[in-house]
Amino acid sequence: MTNKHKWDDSVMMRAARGLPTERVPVWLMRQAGRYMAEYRAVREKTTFLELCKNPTLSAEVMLTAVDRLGVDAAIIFSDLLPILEPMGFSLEFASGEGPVIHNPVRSAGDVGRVRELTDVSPLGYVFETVRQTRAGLDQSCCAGGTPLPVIGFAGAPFTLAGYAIEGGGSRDFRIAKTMMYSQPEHWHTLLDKIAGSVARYLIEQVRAGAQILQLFDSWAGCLSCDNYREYVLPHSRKVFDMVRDACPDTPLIHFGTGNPMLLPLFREAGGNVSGVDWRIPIDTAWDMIGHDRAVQGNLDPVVLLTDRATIERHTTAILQKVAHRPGYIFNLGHGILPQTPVENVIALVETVKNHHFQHHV
Ligand code: 1CP
Repeated sequence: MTNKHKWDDSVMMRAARGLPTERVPVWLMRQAGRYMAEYRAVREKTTFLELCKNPTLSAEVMLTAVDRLGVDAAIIFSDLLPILEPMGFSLEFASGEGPVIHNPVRSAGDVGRVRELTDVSPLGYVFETVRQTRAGLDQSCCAGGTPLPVIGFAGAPFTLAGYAIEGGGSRDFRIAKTMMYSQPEHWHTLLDKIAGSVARYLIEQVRAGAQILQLFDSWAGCLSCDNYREYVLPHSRKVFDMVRDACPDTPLIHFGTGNPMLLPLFREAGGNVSGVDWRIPIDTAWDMIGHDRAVQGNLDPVVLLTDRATIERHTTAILQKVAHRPGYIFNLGHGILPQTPVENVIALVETVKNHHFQHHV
């Protein structure tokens, strides 16, 4: 292992590489967002998509959240869906309704018109957000501390195709799965174009200064194991293979939710760290994934709507199940809910960071 950067000594980088750490690292999906007053103040003045396209504000939103919460990594502030714009989709975040794609893919002709990104420069604002987030973190630890890593991210081919076909979010991905079953050739063409685009987008985030990457397959849990293997795994694997070839030292986190039976297949598709939701005990999940991989997650985001004692109890239960095994990263099983009180998030971070003292002092 080359140890040429200061952030290589951070607890987050070490755990992502499966190395021992003095304590468990913690960061949270959606750690900057609507639950935080500072975020809502920024959002009052701009639309969500404008915010994503403003690197200075995007970096500031994440750096503020990292500072306030005391977490061990900064994911860039952006979204899964802006990559769809240069691929030919018309994207809008309608207020209160989540994302809308006005020209969803419904036919073979639509698939043919989707542009695979061979040039990712239209997403230059995201790379600038990576640069400014990296620079902000370097500044905040200039007193000699270990700088925190920046996590870059993208949507996985299935989850992005789901939005592109449905035209927005969906409970059951009915339209997308109908295309998958009845027009498999068009399905594979679409996911292949998305996979190539996503891989180049992630590689460019590393070039701009990201130390870790996370691929979000948030909605793959609506698939059976056979579906996943046939219709999705080859495309996610293509993303991981392309990124691994270009950035061999960058740990890759593979995140999904909903169907724990998919965990071994997620492992097979690729990544150094597997995300685990709250539907399966973390020790059972780790046995299924294999102890040669790192794991991340497991706390139900709803626990953060309770009180300090309940949060401590559930957090400690997870930490006891991982039993100081190297390669565990504390996180929720999915993103922070907008109704979450900030002080509960701070209580969670403190609980994780103090855990080693309860055992070793
Ligand atoms: O109204 C607002 O201010 C927008 C709310 C919001 C925010 C704060 C959206 C719209 N996206 C985000 C930020 C975001 N999205 C981040 C930033 C960094 C952080 O973690 O703090 C990240 C990593 C994402 C990724 C994302 N976007 C995912 C994957 C994670 C997950 O929760 O599964 C998904 C599925 C999206 C789509 C999306 N974007 C926004 C919404 C409301 C949704 C979900 C819509 C749906 O239910 O389908």
